[in-house]
Amino acid sequence: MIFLLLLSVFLRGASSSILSEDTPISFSFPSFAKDSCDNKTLICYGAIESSGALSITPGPPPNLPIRKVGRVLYGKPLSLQRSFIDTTITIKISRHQNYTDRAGDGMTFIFASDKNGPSAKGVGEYLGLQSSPGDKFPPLAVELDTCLNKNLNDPDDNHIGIDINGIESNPVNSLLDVDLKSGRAIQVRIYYNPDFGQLSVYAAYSGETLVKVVEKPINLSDIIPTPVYVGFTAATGDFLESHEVINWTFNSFPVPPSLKEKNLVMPI
Ligand SMILES: [Ca+2]
Repeated sequence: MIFLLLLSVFLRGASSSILSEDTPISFSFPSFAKDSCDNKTLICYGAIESSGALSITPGPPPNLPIRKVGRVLYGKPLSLQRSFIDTTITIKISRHQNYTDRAGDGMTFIFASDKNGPSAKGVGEYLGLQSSPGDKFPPLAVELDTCLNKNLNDPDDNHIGIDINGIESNPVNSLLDVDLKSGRAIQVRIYYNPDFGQLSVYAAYSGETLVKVVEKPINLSDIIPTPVYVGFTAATGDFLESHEVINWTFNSFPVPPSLKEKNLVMPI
């Protein structure tokens, strides 16, 4: 019953656009139409390939230049500080056919405080995170890191971490059953529960059961601003790979105050 009530609240506000307070938001890209950048559905510092995938850095193979940054954001600013957030992406990261032993650097899902493009400082191990101008890091990002950088305390070249106002992750965990740069479709789910103050990230090869990789207790209202932009960044360095987003769904809705007081929330 509670779930139906929450679903009703969610659907009533699903068409909301620019927000001054948290209201339900829902959008989905089963694939990415060529005109999504031109019609401002997306803010693109990347490209949409003829296959319908979002190519954050130039690609797919064999066209993979080194030392590139890319960023694509959802076109509307959002208000998310007191909302449940449930977003799922399917990605594909592919090595260059001539450099199969050297790949990098990875991609992120970001909560950005502005819609600016990526800074040139974001190449390589900085994953395209900094914005231009000013080279400022976003307040929150989930990184999918494919290159070992010991200077940034990376555990290996295949891990997921949560980054707050910087590039070093805390927490960070290695992926045991998924190879991020395998060239296979990988599903990543990011879920935030404001009632428990918990951000969780799940991953699995597409079609397989999602497994929780990292989780962090946070109060989102202390970390992200309103409005905030959501989307993706990626970077190559001296090593290279392609970073594609195949599809993306995003849902959020605020906790109704009366239900929050009674600790009645939607189950994951
Ligand atoms: Ca790295």
